[in-house]
Amino acid sequence: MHPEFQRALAAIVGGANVLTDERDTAGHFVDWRKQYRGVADCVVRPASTDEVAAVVKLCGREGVAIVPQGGNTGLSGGATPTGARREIVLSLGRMNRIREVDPLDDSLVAEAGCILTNVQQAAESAGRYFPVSLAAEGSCQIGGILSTNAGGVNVLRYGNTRDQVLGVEVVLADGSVWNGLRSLRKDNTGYDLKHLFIGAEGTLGIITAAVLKLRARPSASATAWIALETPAQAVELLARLRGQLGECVSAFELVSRRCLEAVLAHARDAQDPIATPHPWYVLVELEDNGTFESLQSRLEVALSDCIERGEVRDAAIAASHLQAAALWRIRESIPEAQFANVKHDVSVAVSRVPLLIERVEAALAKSFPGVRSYVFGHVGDGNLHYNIGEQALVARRPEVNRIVYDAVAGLGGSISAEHGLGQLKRDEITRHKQPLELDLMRSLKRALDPDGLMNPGKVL
Ligand code: FAD
Ligand code: 2HG
Ligand code: ZN
Repeated sequence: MHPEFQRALAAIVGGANVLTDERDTAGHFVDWRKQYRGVADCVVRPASTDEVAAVVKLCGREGVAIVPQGGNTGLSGGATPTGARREIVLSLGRMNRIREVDPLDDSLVAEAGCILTNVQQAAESAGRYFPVSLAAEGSCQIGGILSTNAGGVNVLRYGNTRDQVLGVEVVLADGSVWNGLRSLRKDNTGYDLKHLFIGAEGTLGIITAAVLKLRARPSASATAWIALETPAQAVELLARLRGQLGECVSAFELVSRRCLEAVLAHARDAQDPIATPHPWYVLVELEDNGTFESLQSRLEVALSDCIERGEVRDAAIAASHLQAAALWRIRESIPEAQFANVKHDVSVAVSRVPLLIERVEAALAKSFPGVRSYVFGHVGDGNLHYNIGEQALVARRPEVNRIVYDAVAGLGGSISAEHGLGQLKRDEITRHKQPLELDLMRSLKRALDPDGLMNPGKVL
């Protein structure tokens, strides 16, 4: 790195917050799954919006690109430098203040570097609820979940991260600051600009803070691990439970037997919740007001009806919060238990999930006989993580992708449901968007980032 550039960065954020030593930078130059590595001049750790703006202006003058990074738990290589040009990694972790919690507005203002669990806890301390929840919540940050429009396990009831945001503060590519930190529930004054930056993966600007929507905290939850014969039964069960229990069905996660076995092999304390093996499982959670006992008994009644009708093979209902946590641990351990393979994060209409699995399995059996697939995900949102094979298959990723993406396209689905495009799907996206959509996306990028300095090589 040019010493003058380093000195200028240090003058903005302090010398200790310009990391150049390999021991300090290494973790920032590789993604969580160690599939992408890149180098950058340094890692810069600003502590305020003004510092972010000053760094962006300096980088603009020097023609150095900026890779924003939150908790670095993204699964598409979006927060990893590409090494294709001069870049810095802008790590937002020091911007970790919760600026305000307002129980009357039901809102919370968090800086981009706040870790998701800290925001959940701040909401809880105010007697409220922030519903975004995912296995990486102890590390991922508000800027990261907004920039990827993360999903997670509660989308079924509460929507994606996008649906939890009332306002944002963004540093634009020219270093100007857009203060959109409004907590209005209604605002139809033209284009809703915050949505441009949510899900943009850092390619249009740097999110420095957000006004988040809080919810009423349900007083009880009930959790069950349900054994099924087929994915079609899962989809039918969801419709039946929603019909019977309504909106209190907050999570509905599909897990294949192979995923469960991977977790049992990986996590020593994990136990099979049901004594005999079954091909498919669903982890369901209800949240509502009232007592744990009453919610649990509503779930029990609904499930025993299903068992009697032969729609469900078996079910284990958690008798305590401890047991519920053990069931969730199984689900949340799946990403680590099947770490290196060909990953897919796809969505189709919920009713088409069984057909997607059927078509992909048939095509895999033809082209890759004997290959193992690890299928799990947020089936209540039509979102599957269709992870295939072992590390050795990664070299044949394009062929495996073709099988999954053709099946998804044939069913009118999306090749990126919740993890974003990053580097992983940047090229692929041109096959899946209409030319007009791509033109609009490129025009937007050019308008907001004419010099291409914001996270280049990602998304487009
Ligand atoms: P990073 O990985 O640091 O960055 C992600 C993207 O956002 C990058 O493009 C980066 O440049 C950009 N970015 C980061 N901060 C900013 C900012 N302040 N301004 C502008 N751009 C920024 N995802 C789901 O959707 N659902 C899940 O259920 C889920 N489960 C996961 C489980 C595990 C075990 C792991 C490891 C990941 C999981 N993920 C899941 C993926 C990941 O946690 C999410 O994508 C998360 O939103 C990333 O947050 P982060 O702070 O780590 O962002
Ligand atoms: C999850 O739902 C995450 O657990 C990770 O989105 C998915 O590991 C994966 O493929
Ligand atoms: Zn997921």
